[in-house]
Amino acid sequence: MQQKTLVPIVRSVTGNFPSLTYSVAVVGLGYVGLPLALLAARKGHRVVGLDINAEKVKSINSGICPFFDVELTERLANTRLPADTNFARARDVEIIVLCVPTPVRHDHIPDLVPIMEASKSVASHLKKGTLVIVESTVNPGVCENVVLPILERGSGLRAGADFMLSHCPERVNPGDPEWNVENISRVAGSLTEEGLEKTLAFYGSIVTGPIRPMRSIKEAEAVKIVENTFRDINIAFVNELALSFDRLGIDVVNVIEAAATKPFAFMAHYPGCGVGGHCIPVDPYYLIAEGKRNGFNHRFLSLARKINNHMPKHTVDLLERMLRKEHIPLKGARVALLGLAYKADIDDVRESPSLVMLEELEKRGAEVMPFDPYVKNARIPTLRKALTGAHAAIVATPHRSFRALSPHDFLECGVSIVIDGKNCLSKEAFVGAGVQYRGIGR
Ligand code: SAJ
Repeated sequence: MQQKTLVPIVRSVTGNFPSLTYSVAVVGLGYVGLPLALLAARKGHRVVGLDINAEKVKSINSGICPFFDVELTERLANTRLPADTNFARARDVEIIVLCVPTPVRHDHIPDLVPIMEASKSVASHLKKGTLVIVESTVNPGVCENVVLPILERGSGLRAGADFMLSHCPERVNPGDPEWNVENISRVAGSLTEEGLEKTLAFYGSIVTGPIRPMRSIKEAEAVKIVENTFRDINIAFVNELALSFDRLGIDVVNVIEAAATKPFAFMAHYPGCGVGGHCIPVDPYYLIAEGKRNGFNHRFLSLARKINNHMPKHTVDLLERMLRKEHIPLKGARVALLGLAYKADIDDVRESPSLVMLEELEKRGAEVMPFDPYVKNARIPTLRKALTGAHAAIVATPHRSFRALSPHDFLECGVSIVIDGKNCLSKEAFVGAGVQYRGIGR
């Protein structure tokens, strides 16, 4: 069904709306919902946070951030944000924002259960005039074909006529010191002109970056998927270069950095032991699945996913080859796995390549000592304990503390084989100190 064009897309708004105050319920208090709820509260809106997780709600009501985030911890300490598991509180608000995860299952099929459950949890409390905004990343069509029918069935109301439905995809970048929920520009699409205006007004009152109105909800859904799929295919490109240049004895990182000296038409991405997180390795599967549903085969996106999904195994293969050169079989070898989080200086292990390497190493009979300073339940409590007595180490996450490690830190624990899964160590220093060093593509 061709959505009629709502507004010309030239109109972007900055944070210059008159000081509006809305009553807002944010559903889902994780990496996306909690920063949004705190920002809206800080900007004067009357906000309640809703989540199914009673532990998380209790932690937030005690002013404690339920996951590692320095900035959020500080914000939560000085912002009043009531949180609740009682979704009936959605009845008292004008705006409901759904910020729940949209993961994929093990077979890479999108898992829409969380967004469906969240829609159901608010539907029965929906009243006339409410604006529902979906922030969760979804493929084009989910808001209108999945969320909308659930809201209508549960409320007995009609979307567009009785309540408004919009999509403003989240653009949170965990651990980023520069870009945050307040200054990152946004896009928004809605079922109706009225819904779009109210969505622009709400985000215009809390976000300082421009907000680009889209012609439809579908277009807004497509924007986020395209952003993250763009990143995944570019990472796959450099990962494939790494595999190829390894055979040519070319340092791919050096080549990429040199290519980036071109001041236009090049955007550097870097190879590594894999692509983790709740966005980049996940979002392409939403587009692949939607394409399939509409008879289109996203061969390129699927190939990029295959290349990136191969990198953890490639990294273990590298280690096995380095050990074999020292006549040490991987079976029975002790391997320090440094880093479980999917990216630097956070505690999030979702889709982390480290977990794939851990499984692969143990499948091949290695004894693995995983350590991560940010991940509380990592099997080994300290770096020294993970390295002492190990035959080799894999640096799988570029945590600041790992990037500062010197060859001596490994050699003094008896580790002389180091696989740098994120090319975050100084290759020259390690090779110069006599460490058997291998990076990814260098
Ligand atoms: N990665 C590479 N090579 C790269 C960049 C990343 O292998 O050149 C790997 C990382 O090691 C990590 C995974 O990809 O395992 C994802 O890294 P990421 O930096 O993309 O971090 P995310 O997952 O937090 O992505 C977020 C996304 N933001 C949103 O979805 C709103 C993404 O769109 C941003 O581009 C990204 O942050 C960012 O730019 O940092």
